[in-house]
Amino acid sequence: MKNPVVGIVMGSDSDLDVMCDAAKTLDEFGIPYELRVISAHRTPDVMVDYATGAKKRGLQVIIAGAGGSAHVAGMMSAHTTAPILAVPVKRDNHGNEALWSNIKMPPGMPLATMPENGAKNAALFAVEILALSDQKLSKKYDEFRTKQHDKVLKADKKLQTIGWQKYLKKS
Ligand code: RP5
Repeated sequence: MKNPVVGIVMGSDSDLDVMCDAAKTLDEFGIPYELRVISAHRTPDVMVDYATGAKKRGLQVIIAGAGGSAHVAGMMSAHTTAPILAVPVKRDNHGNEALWSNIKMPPGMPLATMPENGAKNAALFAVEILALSDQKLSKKYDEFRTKQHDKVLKADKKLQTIGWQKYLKKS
């Protein structure tokens, strides 16, 4: 994509099925991004270069996902002052180690950690950051939130009208 403003980074291509939710969401908002596989452990040199050059290349936010010992988000935040949104990747055979790795940053090193596999929320958080200086995007985001709000109202109205038994059968 031309002139990306968001970098989506994942520790392994095996994280792509989770991290593609961030790409899908940014697509919906028309935000240019780049998607990279960069490992804190297997390609630490690339990770450092990527993080140190991120702002100069126009990236305003970085979304970084990894599982297991999940160091890529925290270590990139050590090499850039661009905001980093961490996505702990969790598999069925994992504990919560990626989440703990991301939230246990030391004071002075902020890292915005999303829920496990929360790549969609990471993208929405990126939208919120970018919308602070982009009125058109801000309007689009408000519309998205209104749509969500109305969907809940509609669901509640239906539940009140037909009762839970029919609701379960129909939905
Ligand atoms: C982490 O280890 C990656 O982010 C991935 O979630 C996990 C497994 O990586 P692979 O062995 O599938 O490359 O570093």
